[in-house]
Amino acid sequence: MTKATIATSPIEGQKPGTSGLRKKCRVFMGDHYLENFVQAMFDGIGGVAGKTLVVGGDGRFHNDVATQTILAMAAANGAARVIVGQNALLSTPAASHLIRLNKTDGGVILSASHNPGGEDEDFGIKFNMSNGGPAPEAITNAMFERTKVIDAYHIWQGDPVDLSTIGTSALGDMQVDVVDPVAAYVDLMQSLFDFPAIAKMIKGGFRIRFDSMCAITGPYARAILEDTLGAAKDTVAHATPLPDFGGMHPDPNPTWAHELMDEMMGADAPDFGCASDGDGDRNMIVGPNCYVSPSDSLAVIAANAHLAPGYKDGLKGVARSMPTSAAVDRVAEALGLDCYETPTGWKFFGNLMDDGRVSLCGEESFGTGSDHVREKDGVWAVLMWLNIMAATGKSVPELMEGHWARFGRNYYSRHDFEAIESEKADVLMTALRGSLDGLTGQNYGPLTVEKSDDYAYLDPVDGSTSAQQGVRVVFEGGSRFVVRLSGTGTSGATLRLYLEKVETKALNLEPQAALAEVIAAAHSIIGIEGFTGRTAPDVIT
Ligand code: VG1
Ligand code: CO
Repeated sequence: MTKATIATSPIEGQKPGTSGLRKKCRVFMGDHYLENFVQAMFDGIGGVAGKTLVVGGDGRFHNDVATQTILAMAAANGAARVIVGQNALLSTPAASHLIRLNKTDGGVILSASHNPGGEDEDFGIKFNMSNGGPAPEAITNAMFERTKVIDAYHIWQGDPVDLSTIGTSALGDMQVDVVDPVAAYVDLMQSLFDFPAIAKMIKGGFRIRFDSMCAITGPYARAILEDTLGAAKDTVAHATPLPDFGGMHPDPNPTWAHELMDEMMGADAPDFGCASDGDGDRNMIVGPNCYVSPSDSLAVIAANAHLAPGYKDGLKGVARSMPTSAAVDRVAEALGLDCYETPTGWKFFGNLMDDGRVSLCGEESFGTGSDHVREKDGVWAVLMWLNIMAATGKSVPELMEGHWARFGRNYYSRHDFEAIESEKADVLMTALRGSLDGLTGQNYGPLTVEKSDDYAYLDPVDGSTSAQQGVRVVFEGGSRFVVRLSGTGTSGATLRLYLEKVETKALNLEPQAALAEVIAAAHSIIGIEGFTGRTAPDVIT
């Protein structure tokens, strides 16, 4: 084993987006690419000498090889200790928990989340800070700046570390602890939720289907639902993490989790259906014939979280990303809770949680979580729903109907237009921003524009600002749409159009029908067809 310093030249980097750096796997596999970025990451946090890091990923293609590279580089950069999941596996929330539990200096998570995996698909890497949450913009900017000037990286050259056996070993002077990726996480869930009540409900015949989509949550969901709570042995579907996710697109929405949707909409549907994404931080909740939109799920959890032992004293406050519907705001108002609005991406919630302002956060993109970690958490959301159902004895449709009757309903949908030429998407956004001044008072069908802006955020905790976080157009009466470009795609641009309409009377309409006027107004204001040639979205959630 020798420690080497390898001369290299700057990589064609990219500003790490909402959740780290995502690119095609083959880019990461290219000569020195991953090494350069990892060195830039380490440099960007001020070096790793003497530090302890958590390392693991969602098991996608290249996860194992990349983990070995990171270990060898951490050792050569002087890290004291690395805690790594057995077989290099860790879900994103479990990694966040291990960072916090062991009071480490941070961690490296390997995942492209909900993007497909495989040699020809996506790979990703991100750094989480000592609070367990994604690195803030100041740090990711520093990493990006380093990628432009990097000229050398440090690495141990020698045999790979055995990651298949739990235990402690060494790599140079660095201690390597291979840990069970699931155990500590199960303990955490057990401390938050009423496992006996959920187990009793399951024993009484309550049936669950959890679709892990051949991604990371299989081992977690099995350990908790089947081995601990007594659910049937085939409760978790697609439970083995595979390098290519078995060809599935592990994005838990009605389009990609269509097997689960078919089952839940079918004649013999289980009582509860759920799915999670590649790295286990997202969730979708479905009842028999009843899809729960993520914005509604957040609102239902806000209204009922006190039923779970870990939240019995009530919530400190709640937060949602700006494009997420205001359903949770209504709950917050009724319960007298502070409610914060932040830009898209979990990192903005971290400051609010660290400052004790909020304990529940959520995004419309199938992300929900609390201050138990500093990431969204798919399995957590599932257990929260099960706890609420066990405590109330109500089904998913009953909970939804009761919720809307009490708080009103925010009809909501997101339309994604994928793989648009980046240039065309940029021209569209520039034109839209330029048109905002003249919009107020204009009529679109029955809707009149009340106000519009390009959302900017001032972090109330650290005073940092984030501009251009999405154009929003609000109509009189409270309907609105939001437009922004995705920061997590790897080919072309994805335009996201978020649509919302508030309704207190007609509570059981089909969402696309309820939103028809907002959809029409959005298309005529944005001119999506004119700029991109697209008339219909690729994915509707
Ligand atoms: C998307 C979602 C956003 C989420 C992000 C990371 O970002 O819209 O809400 O925080 O993915 O989620 P974008 O920029 O593509 O809209 V995950 O599960 O991919 O870490
Ligand atoms: Co994810």
